[in-house]
Amino acid sequence: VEASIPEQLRATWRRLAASEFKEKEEFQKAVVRHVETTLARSMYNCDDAAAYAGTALALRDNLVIGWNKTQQNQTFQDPKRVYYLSLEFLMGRALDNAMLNTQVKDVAREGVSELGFRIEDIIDQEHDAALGNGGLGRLAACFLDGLATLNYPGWGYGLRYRYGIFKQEIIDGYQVEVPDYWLDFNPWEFPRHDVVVDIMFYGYVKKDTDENGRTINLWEGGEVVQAIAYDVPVPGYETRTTNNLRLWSSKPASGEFDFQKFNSGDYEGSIRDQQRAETISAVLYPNDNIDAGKELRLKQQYFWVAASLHDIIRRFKKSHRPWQEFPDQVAIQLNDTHPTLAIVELQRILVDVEHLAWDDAWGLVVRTFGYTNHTVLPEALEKWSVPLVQHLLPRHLQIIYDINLFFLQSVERKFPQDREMLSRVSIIEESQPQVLRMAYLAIIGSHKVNGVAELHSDLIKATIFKDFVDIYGPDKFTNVTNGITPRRWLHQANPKLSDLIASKIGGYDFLKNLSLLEGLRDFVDDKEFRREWNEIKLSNKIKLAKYIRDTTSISVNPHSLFDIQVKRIHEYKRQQMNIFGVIHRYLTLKDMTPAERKKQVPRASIFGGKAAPGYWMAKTVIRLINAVGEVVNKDRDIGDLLKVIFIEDYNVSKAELIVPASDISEHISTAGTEASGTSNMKFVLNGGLIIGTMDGANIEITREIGEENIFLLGNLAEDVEELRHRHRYGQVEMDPKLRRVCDEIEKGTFGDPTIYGSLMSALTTGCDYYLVSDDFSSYLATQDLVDEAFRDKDEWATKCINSVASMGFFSADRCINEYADMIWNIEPLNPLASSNVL
Ligand code: 7GP
Repeated sequence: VEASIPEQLRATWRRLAASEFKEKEEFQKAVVRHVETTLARSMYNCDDAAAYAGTALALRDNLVIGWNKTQQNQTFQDPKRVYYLSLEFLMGRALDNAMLNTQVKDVAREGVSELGFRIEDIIDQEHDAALGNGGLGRLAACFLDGLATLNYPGWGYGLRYRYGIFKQEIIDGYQVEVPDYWLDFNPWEFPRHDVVVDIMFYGYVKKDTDENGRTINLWEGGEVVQAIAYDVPVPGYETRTTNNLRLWSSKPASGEFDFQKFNSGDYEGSIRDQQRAETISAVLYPNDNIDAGKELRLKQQYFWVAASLHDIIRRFKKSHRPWQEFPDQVAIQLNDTHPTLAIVELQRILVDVEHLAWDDAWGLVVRTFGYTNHTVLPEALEKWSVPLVQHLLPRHLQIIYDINLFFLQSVERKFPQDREMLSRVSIIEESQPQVLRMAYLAIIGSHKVNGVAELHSDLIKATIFKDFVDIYGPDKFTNVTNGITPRRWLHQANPKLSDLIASKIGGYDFLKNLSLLEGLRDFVDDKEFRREWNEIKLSNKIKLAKYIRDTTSISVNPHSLFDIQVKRIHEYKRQQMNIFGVIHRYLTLKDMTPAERKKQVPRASIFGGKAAPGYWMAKTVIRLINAVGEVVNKDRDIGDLLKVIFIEDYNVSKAELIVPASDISEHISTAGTEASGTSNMKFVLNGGLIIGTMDGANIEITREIGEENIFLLGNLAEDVEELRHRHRYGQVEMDPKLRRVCDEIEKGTFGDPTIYGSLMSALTTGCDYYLVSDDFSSYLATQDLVDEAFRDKDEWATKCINSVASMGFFSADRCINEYADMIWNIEPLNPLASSNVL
C-alpha cells in the first residue's frame, strides 16, 4: 500500500496530518469549534448537553488520530490478531474513560471550567452504551480495555442494537420496562458505509460438480440482508494503542427494495420488508443466564457471525498467505455459545467456497477457535430446534450433521460399543423436536475450552462436559479466572482512592500492574493514611446517600453500614435470601426494647438490578424488596437502624457510583451456580468487604485476601446435590427463622400475600431448589459477625486495606495475558513499530 503512493504526495499528507491536542487552549478551541460548527450553537445556548457534545467531539478527534495510527500499524505489521466475538459489550460511558486513558482529564477539567462548566456535570450527560445484560457483557468490555492497554492486536465484534438493555422503572413497587433508545447522539461510533456484507437466510442447497468433477454444495435462493459496520474506538490506558470494536447493523439489501410492490401501489408492504431487515439488529434480548430460543435471536447470531467472519477473512486475504496459515494469523474467541455458528460458517466457506478438503478445513477451524463457558445453569445452555435451523440455514445444518458424524465416529473408535456415550455426546439431542446442543458443537470445534473461575472450570469438567474430558483428555479444558479493568473500576469510579493509593505507592503504575497494590501493606498502620482512607469511603457513601435522597426521598445515614447487593435479579443469586434476612432483622429490632435497639449497628440494605421481563419470580422479588422498604423505612421504632432501598435502573454508570460506597456487598449464590462473578472483585478493589458463599471467584478472592478478611457462609458446592435430594424427598424442615419470616409475609405485613405466592411455594412445593432454607441460619449468623466487626472501625479498616493490597490477581490484564499465552498464542504489538504510519 505504502509503495503505491508517490513520495511527494506522502510528504504533503504528512505535513497536513491532523494532530492531537495536548494543551488546554487547543482543547478549548476544539470544544468551541464543535459547539459552534458541528452543533451550530453558541455561548448563548450551550447547555450541559451541548457542552458534553462539544467535549466528546473534541476528545473523539484525539481518539480517532491514535486509532487510525493503531490500525495502520496493525495493517503494516500484520501480526496474529485475536477477535473477540460477543453478542454483548456492556461498555457504559465513554467520555470519562477516554479522558483518563489518554491522560487529558486534568486539561479537560480546567478547560471546561473556564468555559463555565463542571466536568462532572458534563460526564453525567452521557447515555450509557448498554449493549449487554450483566456479567458476560461487562466482562467483554473489560477485556477490550485490557487488550488495548497491553497493546494486543485485538478486535471486538458484536451487534449494534438500536435498543440496548431496557430502562427499568419502578411503579408501585413493580418493575416496568421502558425501551432504551440510545442512538440519538452517539459520537463514539463511526458508520463505515464502505464496509457492507451481504448475509443470506433461508434458501436451499443445490448439488453441483466443480471443475475437477467433485461434488459441491451450493447454498442459494435465500433472502439477503446487509450488514453495515459501525466502529467504536477503544483506547488503552497510557499507550498509543487504540483498538477497534466493530458492531454490525442490519439494513435491507440494496436490490431488495420491492419495486413491484411499490409500483403496484403496495408502498406499505415494501416498507414492511425493509423494516423486517432492520429488525435483526433492533433489540438486545434482555435475558441473563436464560436461553430465549427465539427465531429472531438465531437470525441475530448468524447475521453477526457471518458478517464478522467475512470481515476477518477479507483481512486475512490481504496478505496473500495460504489457507494453512489462517490459524497462525487469526484467533477467534467465542464468548459463550452465542457465536458457535462461526465454527460452521468457517467450515462452510473453506469447503464450499474455497474448495478445501473437509479434513484440512476442519483442522484449520479447530485451531482457530476457543470457547469460553460462562454458566452451568441448565436453563442457560443454548439449544436450537433442528427444524428451525433447517429452515433458516439449510446448508449449515448439513455441515453440522457431518461434523457430528465424524465426531461420533471418532468417539466410537475410542469407546467401541458404548452406545449410551454416543447419544450423550451427540450434538443432536433426540427430543421432540430434535435440538442442537450448541455447547457441544462449540467444544468439538475449538482447541481450548475454558471456564471463568477455578471452581467453575472444575465443575464443567466434572458435570456438563464430563464425557468430553474422557474423549479429548483434560488438556483441552482449562481455567482463566475472570478479571476487571482497574482503570474504570478504581481510577474512574473512585478517583479519590486511586489518588490516595498513588500518593503512597509511588504513582499510578499500579493501574497497569495491579500487583503493585501490595505496597499498601506498608501503610496499614499509618494513622494519617487510615484517616484519609476512611474519609474517602465516607465521602463516597455521602455521595450515594445524596443520590438516594434525590431519587427516592429516603434519607440514609451515611454512617450506617452500607450493605449492597447489585446484580441481575435471579433465583440462583438469592436476592430473596437477602430480603428475607432484612425482614428477620426488622422483626428482631421490633422485638427489642428501645434501650436494646440503641446498641444495634444501623444498616442500609441497598438493592439494585433488573429482572428479565418474562421472569416472574425475579419480578416478584423486586416487588417484595420494595414492599419491605415501604414498611420499614417509615417505621418510627426503627428510624436509622434499618433502611431498605431499591435503586432503580442499575447499570454501569450507577455501578460506578455504588461500588465505591459499600461497606459490605453480598455475593451469596447457591454454591456451584455463579460461574465467577466480577462485581465481587470490584467491591473489594474499592475497599469494601464481602459476605459470600464458597462460589465462583469468591473462593479465589478468599485465597488472595485471606479468610480473616471475608465473611463466608453456607453450604459447599459438593453438598448441594445431596441437600436437593433431601428436599425432594421431603426430609427437610424449613429453618424456623425463615418460617417466621414467611409467616410474616403470609400475614400480609408487606401487602397482599397472594402477590408472593410463587416465592413462598418455591421454598416448599418447589423443594427450595436454591437451598435458601439450608443456608439461612448460616447467613444470619454471618451477618451478625459483620455487625460485630463493623463496630471496631480500626479492625475494619485494616481488613479493607489488606484486602485491596491483595487484589492484583483480579486485573483484567492478568486474565488477558493468560488467554494470550494459553489460548490465542498472540503477542503484544509495539504501537510505534511502523515508520510508515501517517
Ligand atoms: C455470567 C456468570 O453468571 C457470571 O458468574 C460471570 O462472572 C460472568 O458471566 C462473566 O464470566 N454469565 C452470564 O452473564 C450469562 O448470561 C449465560 O451466561 C450465557
